[in-house]
Amino acid sequence: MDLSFYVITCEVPNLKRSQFEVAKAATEGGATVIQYREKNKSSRELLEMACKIHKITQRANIPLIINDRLDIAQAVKAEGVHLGQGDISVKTARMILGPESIIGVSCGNIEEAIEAERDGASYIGVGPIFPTSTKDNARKPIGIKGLIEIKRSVNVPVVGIGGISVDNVGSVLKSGVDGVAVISAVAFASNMKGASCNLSKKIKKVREANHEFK
Ligand code: 3NM
Repeated sequence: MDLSFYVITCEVPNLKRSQFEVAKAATEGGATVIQYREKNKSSRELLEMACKIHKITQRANIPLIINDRLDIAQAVKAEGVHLGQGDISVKTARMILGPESIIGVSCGNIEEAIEAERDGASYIGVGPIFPTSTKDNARKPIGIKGLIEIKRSVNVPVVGIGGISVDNVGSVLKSGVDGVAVISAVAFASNMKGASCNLSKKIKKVREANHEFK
């Protein structure tokens, strides 16, 4: 599982961008994971969109993760789900989806990270690292220092999230995390595919340099 460049989709109505367009551009630009995240649509709309996005990710041979909704993940045979602290527990999700599914959990502190790992999470999303206006009710940013502390406390892969851009992605990856997750750096970019390509190149470059350094 390559979590290095994890793109979360969102609709951008003022730019007339659908979730599908964001997912397509991100995949073409080198995303290694796509998460479909939608908070405001009916189950039927979610299902249709997840199915369309899954066709693209399958063609590119990258996993599709569905935010929150186990039922949608199961219905479209997505590779996994991503759960928040208020969602169904990892234990229950693991019981329902089985050992092969990818189950990610959002964690904002060491206690949540240890619990998610113990309960069977495949990876954890840690954030927000920097201030973000993309998530409603985002918690206080934990910074690179907070990220390093959480990374050290678990063995499961860690993905940093929140306010990550092409300008600060290097500092996030140098902390030793396994990947970075972004929304606005791709979905709000004037050229989504171009922005994804740039991020993808930068991520590869920093990871290669980190590897040589080790
Ligand atoms: N989850 P952007 S921060 C969806 O801290 C999400 O768990 C977060 O968007 C968390 O890349 C966040 O535009 C928003 O900052 C990420």
